[in-house]
Amino acid sequence: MGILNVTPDSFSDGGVHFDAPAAAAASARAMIEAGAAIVDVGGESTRPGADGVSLDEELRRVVPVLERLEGVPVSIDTAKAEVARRALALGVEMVNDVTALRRDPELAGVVADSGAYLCLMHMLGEPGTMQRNPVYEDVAGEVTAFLEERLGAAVAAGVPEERICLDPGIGFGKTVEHNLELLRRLEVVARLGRPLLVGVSRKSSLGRLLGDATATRGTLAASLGAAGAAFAHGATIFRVHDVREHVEALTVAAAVEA
Ligand code: HH2
Repeated sequence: MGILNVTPDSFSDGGVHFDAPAAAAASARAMIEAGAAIVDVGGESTRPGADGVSLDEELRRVVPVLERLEGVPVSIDTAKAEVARRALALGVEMVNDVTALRRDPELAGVVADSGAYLCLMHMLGEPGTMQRNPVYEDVAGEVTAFLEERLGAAVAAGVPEERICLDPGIGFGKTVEHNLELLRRLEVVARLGRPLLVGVSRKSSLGRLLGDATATRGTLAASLGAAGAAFAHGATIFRVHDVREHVEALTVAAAVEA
């Protein structure tokens, strides 16, 4: 899954595709060329400390890009039912909701009615405050219990279970240690029986692990190492900025396992 943030403030690619829908669409097509199965288009940054954006502004950012992506497999990274509705009408195949259907009560119905795929992600707290001292007794167990509950809620709302993938939410209300333990114990989450999506690409934990306590992003090499480890522990969908490099690294990792 290639990442296309149409935002001024995303933590690693903010501004690159903002207010330039033709260039953004070209980048999305280039990601598919490079081997991505799907491109995740997002108009609201969820980096730690980010402010939310209004419905109008989110639509203004993503719709011109989606209109230029006919025939390209796209996922919409949104928590808003109206953004999802518009995106699905434009042919989007998947809704990626970092709030796991908790923020907008209408989103579950929109996804259910459309027959789209859905990603449910774990987050402790809200982007504005989530990195202020997150505490767990058993991070893998608690994330799994949360995802199990949200999976049940989505199915109860009419989204077929076969259409849902789950994401432990690396960096969403988690310390570096929490993120590492989650990746190390991904098998616990995998027991829920759904495909696991992991987004660790360029995340600040990677920079911190390499000794920069104030890092806001990680390097490509660190991202590839993390993706390989996530793959070894059961992840099957990788949300990444650098598609070609991840396709190459994961093709080799998969060949070793085969
Ligand atoms: N991470 C980000 C955004 N959306 N969705 C899923 N399912 N999993 C993730 O780990 C995830 C996500 C944050 O990364 P990015 O989009 O690069 O930055 P920003 O939120 O600042 O736009």
